[in-house]
Amino acid sequence: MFEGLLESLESAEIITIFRHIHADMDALGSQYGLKEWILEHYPEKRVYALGKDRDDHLFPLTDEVEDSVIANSLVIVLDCANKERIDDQRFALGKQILAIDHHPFQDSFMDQEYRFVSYAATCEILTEFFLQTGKSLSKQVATFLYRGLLTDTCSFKTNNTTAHTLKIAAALCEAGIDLVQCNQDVFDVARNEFEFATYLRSKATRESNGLVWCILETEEFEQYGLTASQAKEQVFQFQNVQGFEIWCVFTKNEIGLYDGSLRSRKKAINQIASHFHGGGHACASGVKNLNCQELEECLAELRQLLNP
Ligand SMILES: [Mn+2]
Repeated sequence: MFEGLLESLESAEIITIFRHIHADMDALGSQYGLKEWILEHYPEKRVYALGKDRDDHLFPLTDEVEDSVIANSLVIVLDCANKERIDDQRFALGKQILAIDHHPFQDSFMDQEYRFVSYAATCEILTEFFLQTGKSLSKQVATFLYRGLLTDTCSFKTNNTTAHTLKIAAALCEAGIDLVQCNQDVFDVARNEFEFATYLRSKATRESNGLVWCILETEEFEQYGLTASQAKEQVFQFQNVQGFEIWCVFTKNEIGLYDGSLRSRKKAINQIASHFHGGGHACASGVKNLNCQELEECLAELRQLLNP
């Protein structure tokens, strides 16, 4: 299943590793897991992890390289199926481009791909590859990979979690990772987020039909040190609550209109989102640039969906 992958790594002197924009811990865990693993077993190689810097403290800082280094490297793109979303478009300079990913195929930007869509995380794929090589798996590499597994399965709770995922998790545990620490690293929230969640939960309107919504002015999220998009992400505070069917958070944007994150337990809401300059997945959509009247209309359509 990994034909040619080890040979490609072994024959490259320089390897540059890319991931998607807005990196999550599967992107970062696979990127730094792969970088560390290569350096542990092939210390003479030059390996670089690229992409914008982030302010988390869980992974090393991004490497900086000249274009010529990428042009002479084996490029590996992780956890990303479309080329627009690759963080640092210089990936295209590479002389050979490999993709390792668990998303459904979208773009043909690579020369060779290792795509496993039934896997919950790119970290799950890489762990299996590392195990198959028969080479050792260090605690550091396993820790990076386990964070990705935890994130993309939401602690092994989502429906992409399989027996295979759990076997891979077990192999990472055997490498000596600190399970409790990994969970804290991934899921601990900052104090300001916690305080904001309290505010959000207390302000949200809960309708008896199962619609829950909250409209936030700029100062309401800025006083907690959050951006509009960080505030909208907190829409997950309303998931898994009995009786909540559709829940939304709207935040005021720079041009004085409202953007919203919409979530639904069962009913598809992307059709409604598309009426309001938005769209998305059936049960997870967004809307953009609504004025006050459109906001009311959007809520009315969601109500109608719940009470036809
Ligand atoms: Mn992923």
